[in-house]
Amino acid sequence: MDVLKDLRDRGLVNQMTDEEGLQKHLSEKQVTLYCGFDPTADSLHIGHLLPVLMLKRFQQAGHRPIALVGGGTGMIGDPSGRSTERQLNSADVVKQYSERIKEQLAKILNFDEGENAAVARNNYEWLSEMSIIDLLRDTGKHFGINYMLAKDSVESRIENGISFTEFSYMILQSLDFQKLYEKENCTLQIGGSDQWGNITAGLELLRRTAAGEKEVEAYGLTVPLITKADGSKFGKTAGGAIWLDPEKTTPYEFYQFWINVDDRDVVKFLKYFTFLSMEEIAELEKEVETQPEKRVAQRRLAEEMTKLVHDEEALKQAERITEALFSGDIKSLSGSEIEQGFKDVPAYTSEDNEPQLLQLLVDAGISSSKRQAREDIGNGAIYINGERNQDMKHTIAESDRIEDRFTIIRRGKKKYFLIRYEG
Ligand code: 629
Repeated sequence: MDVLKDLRDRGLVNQMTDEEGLQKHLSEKQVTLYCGFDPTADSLHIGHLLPVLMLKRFQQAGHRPIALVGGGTGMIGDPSGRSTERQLNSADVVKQYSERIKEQLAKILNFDEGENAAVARNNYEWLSEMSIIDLLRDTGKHFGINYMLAKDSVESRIENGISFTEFSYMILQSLDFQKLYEKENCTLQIGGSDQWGNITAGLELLRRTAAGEKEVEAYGLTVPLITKADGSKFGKTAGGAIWLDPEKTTPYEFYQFWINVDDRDVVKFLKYFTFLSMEEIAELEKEVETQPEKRVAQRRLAEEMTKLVHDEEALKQAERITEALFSGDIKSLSGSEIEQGFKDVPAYTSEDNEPQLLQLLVDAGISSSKRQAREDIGNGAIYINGERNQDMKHTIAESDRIEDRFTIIRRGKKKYFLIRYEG
């Protein structure tokens, strides 16, 4: 399998050092490659997904991926792609984040099977043991200040200011490449386009320190920055980032994110993010052209991604919630499905387990006044768990509470409210 061809067909290659050499290198032997992830939050988000899946693509082609958690570099802060200095986290927090991120990487990459099982490493292991004298004497000498100043990540920050801490970051990432090259025979580093400067700095260090050795054979490759047809930033919604952690972004929200992808972007995203063949994607492309209203391609994308990042069960739940919200059949949902599906709707906690519907509409802010509430009920605008209720004297009963915990009230076509009970 020609993995580079597949990557090129999918539009996944932004920049490469020595394309011909890399092509040959990959066809000749099993290559060990790596990508780094700094623990700057307690979860990865979909902005990280492309390089993670890229590692998986290389793995499927028989190569050996190393997922590097930046427990050391995460203590310093990469200036790449940022216009301001980072706020540093405490050592404890970085350590905690590192654990979480390693677990997430393990879920997507195969860490323990076969001869090309993915490997996890944490650069805290070696960076925390470096001596300052060795660093400045052995490594620092290979980094000219002019070379460092010319890197985008630094150059773009000169005006706003950059600390020596962040300025030095590229040296640490370069040391990682050197370490993995020497200890693991790692000869390829990949990353997003913002990582090009750090990756090429590492290659430079390898070349300068490999004196005596024959030609150093090592490469760098970056994936493109993801753009959207409407010009807005990929991976951000009104509610913030799309996280891989189901506690931060529920599988339903995650599924919805992909379902809502623009027709103009969906084919590109299928190529970028899924493992569907180019033929299958071409079929889906036809669907987008001939019957876009069916959103077949978006549904397939959402299915593939939810299975990949979460699991089959999470996908089923997301589909059930989507279907129930569409048909209004709220009663078919479980408590946990209700929690996921109605995470973002206005919620109200009732002290009384059996409130009067009329009063509840006012107290929960569903209707603006008692008069309005009467009118709403009378008009048939009020639905309890998907069923219209026109009884002015209705009292919420056990049968109106899902798992005895929730009632979903709808006013009009699609204004949903979540009622919880204190009692
Ligand atoms: C030590 C640390 C290394 C190699 C890499 C690193 C991390 C790197 C970085 N990467 C971003 C991150 O951690 O900051 N210096 O959030 C992020 N990356 C994935 C992609 C990226 C990049 O994890 O490379 O471009 C996002 O798509 O921003 O020895």
